[in-house]
This record gives sequence, structure tokens and C-alpha cells, in this order.
Amino acid sequence: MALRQFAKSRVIWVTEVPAITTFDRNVSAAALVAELDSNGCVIVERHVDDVRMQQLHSELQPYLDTAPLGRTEFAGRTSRRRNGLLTKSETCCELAIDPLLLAVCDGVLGPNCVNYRLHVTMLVELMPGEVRQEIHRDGEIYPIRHPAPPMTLAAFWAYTDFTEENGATLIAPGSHRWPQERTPEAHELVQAVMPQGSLLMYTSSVWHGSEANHTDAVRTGMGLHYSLGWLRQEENQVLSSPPEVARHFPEQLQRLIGYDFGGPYLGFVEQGNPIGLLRDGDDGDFARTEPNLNAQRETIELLSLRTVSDDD
Ligand SMILES: O=C(O)CCC(=O)C(=O)O
Repeated sequence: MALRQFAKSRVIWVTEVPAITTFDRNVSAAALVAELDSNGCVIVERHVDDVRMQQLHSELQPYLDTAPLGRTEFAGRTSRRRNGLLTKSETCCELAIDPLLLAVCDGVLGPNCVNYRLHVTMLVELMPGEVRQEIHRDGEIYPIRHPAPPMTLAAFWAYTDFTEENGATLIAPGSHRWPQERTPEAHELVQAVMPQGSLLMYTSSVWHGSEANHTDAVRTGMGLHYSLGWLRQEENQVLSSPPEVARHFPEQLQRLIGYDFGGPYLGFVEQGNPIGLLRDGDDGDFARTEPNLNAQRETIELLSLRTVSDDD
């Protein structure tokens, strides 16, 4: 609610209509970071062209067509899902290191970690008749009260068109600033309606979930989400892409999935930096961290977690 004064004697309350701001593909990373900070969510329309989307479909669709139906209410009993997308699609590997997206990660996650990670890769296909998903916050997987600084950045790509009727994701704009206990009312949820190739982004405290699919066609989204480098990733990326697979990825992607330190000392293997596992004849320097990581860590403001005794 916002207080608006139109004349000295006349004060009325106006309900702000929640909305997701949509930009075209020429938008700057800075504008997206600012929008995510103020509204918690944003759309870049048609970020990827039809040719690239066709390529993505030809690589991934066979896996989706053979996926089992979901076995929980959350996964959707009339939905099909696939994970481990990097091993299934070269185009997906390219999108995971999309320069605009990583520049947004720099701005959103960068202030709270020295390295961020690829958190999860997923295809979510809502089949005709699927019902509304439980509205949730992605940050719920960590035992941290909301609102919290962004722990994850969801990049949810429209693999098909997202329409009101076919189950476009429901989002509560601005909910990244709501207290832990506040859940969205019906009028606070809006759908991320967007054409194929568009990119919806939202941060970890934002309430969201898929809407019901009332059409005869599927609605498919592709999630490539990112997380702070010192948090456990949702999908075990290095088991999903073991060294013999990951050695064929671009180095930036290798590091992003976990073949790198996640911060000073975080994630070393015996010879030091795990990137060495992907290089022939690299037996490393046995360093358990890198001086630049220690220096970068010093520049990051400390987060404080509330404890029960803080409430006393
Ligand atoms: O499919 C969607 O629109 C959202 C899915 C989602 O948020 C999830 O499964 O965690």
C-alpha cells in the first residue's frame, strides 16, 4: 500500500499493482541488477533467438520425452523434469556462461562471495492438466531467516512460450524484502508471461511457483540457477559432470560448476585447486587456497546470522 496525497484535504490509499518489469535484450547488466535489488525479479524478453532455441530443443527434447512423471506434489505429478543438463546439451553449456547473465551474477551474488557457483540445472515441463505448484522461496533449502541477502539467483528460461493459460510462473514481486512469516495473498502474485527465448530472473527470498496448465500443450522452463560459492549447491554438479565429462567444457564453466575453490580453502583436493584434475600432467602446487582469494575475502562485508539469544 502506498500513501498518495492528491490535494491537501484529500488523502487516499492506493494499492500498488505488483508487476514484473520486462526489458528487451539490449538491457545493461547494471539495470537488471538494480531491478533485482528493488523488485526481486525481472524479465529479459527474447534474450535468445529462435535458431538457438531450436538447437536447444533438438539437444534436450529426447531426454524430456523419456522423463518419468513427477512423484511428489512439489515436482508435479503431471510434470516431467530433467536435471544434469550440461551433460545433455552444448547449447545449455553456452547459456550457463551467457555474458549478460554472469554480469548480473557478479552484481547480485558477487558482493557476498569471492566465487559463485552454478547451483542447479533443470527442465520443468508442465503437461496439460498440471495444477498450481506450492508457492515457495528457493532460499528455504538453507536454514536462514528471510529476508536474507541473495543466496541464489534463479535464471529461468522460457523453453516454450509462457502464457497465463499454460502455467507461466507465479511471482510475488518485492517479496524478497518481506519478513519470514509473510506469505503472498492472491492479489500479490503475478505471472511471468513471456515468449520463448526470454529469461526470468529472481532471487532466493522471492515467493514463486508454477501456475496450473489449462491448455492442451506443454509449458517448459529451463532453470540455470546460481548460488554463493560458500553454500552447498542444490545439484551435485561435480558428480553430475565428473572429470572425464567436465574436461571437455569451457574452463569458465568448469570453474563455475565446482572445479575451482569456492572461497579461501573451500573445496580443495589433495594437489590443490580441483581445476588441476581436468588437466593432463598437472600435479598442482599442493596449495590449499590462493592468495588472491584470501585478499578478496577481506573485502567482503561479514553477514550476521540472528540467533535465539539475539531475540532475548
Ligand atoms: O516451473 C516453474 O514455473 C517454477 C518451478 C519452480 O520454482 C521449482 O520447481 O522450484
